[in-house]
Amino acid sequence: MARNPNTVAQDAGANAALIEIQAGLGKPQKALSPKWLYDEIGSQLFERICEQPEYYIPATERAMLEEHANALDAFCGTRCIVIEPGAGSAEKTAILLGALDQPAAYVPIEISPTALQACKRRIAHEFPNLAIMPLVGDFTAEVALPRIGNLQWRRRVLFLPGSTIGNFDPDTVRELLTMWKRMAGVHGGLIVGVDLRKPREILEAAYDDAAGVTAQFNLNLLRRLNREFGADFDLDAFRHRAVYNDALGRIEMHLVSLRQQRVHVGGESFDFANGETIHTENSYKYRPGDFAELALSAGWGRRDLWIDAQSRFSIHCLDA
Ligand code: AVJ
Repeated sequence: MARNPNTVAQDAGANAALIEIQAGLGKPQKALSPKWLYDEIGSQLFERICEQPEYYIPATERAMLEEHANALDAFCGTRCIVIEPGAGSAEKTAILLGALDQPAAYVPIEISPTALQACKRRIAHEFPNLAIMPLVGDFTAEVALPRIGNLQWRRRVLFLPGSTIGNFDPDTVRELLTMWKRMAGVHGGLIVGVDLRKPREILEAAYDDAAGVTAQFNLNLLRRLNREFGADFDLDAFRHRAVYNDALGRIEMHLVSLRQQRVHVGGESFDFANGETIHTENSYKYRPGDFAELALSAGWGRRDLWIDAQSRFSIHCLDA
């Protein structure tokens, strides 16, 4: 039977995913990429994390963007193109676009086509006169920007809110910043939200909220592996753990095995000792100067640095 080339591509993609997952579970410290956390249920759970009182990032950043609306406008200038890798629901983008006098276009880049469509609809509804050019792509991908036709524009500004870059280790962040500088081009700009180091209790509570939403978010990864990769994880035999690694300046999320057990994933078996963990996510926290230095080492020049009154979160505005 002739096979649809899309199906073949999907099968190859699923197979590559399975191989990656098996390799992660085969490591001495079992680890899975945080990207697996964001299936449809995971994305919905993340939206709910953003509403938890302990998870201070969204509310803090939103208030900061509103407070610095004039400075954002001055930084972007008239007729800038706002590019947002990993646009998601683009909730903060609406604040940025609302602050701008006359943006030329908005280019959301998003791995999930459904999220990208929702993002486009949302921004189109709020900004009916704005040109929107959605692109399907990974957060870490260097995408070719679409032809802008006869649209007049002056500056490209990349927008990376939410401390999304916190998922990557600093060396990878440097590489990403270098790539984003190429994407922004000459006279380009970057607005990046970066979470700050703070006392362990605040951080650990932010990643282990009292309502248990972050725990559900983390455990959903196992549910996903069961559903999509025929794994047989017992969800009651694992527990969510968030721990601040002070030496590395990062929150680590783990799934802790509550007993000795054997799990099967796509025909391979993996043994867990009681207390052994799967490392599922890192969230790096920076000192303001350390992040500025990292950006500098990737070729960016510093323009503005904002920190909220409680020193929880920072926004760096950088020139290419
Ligand atoms: C989406 C990567 C910014 O690290 O704060 C939140 C993900 N995980 N709670 C973060 C997350 C658990 C979040 N980022």
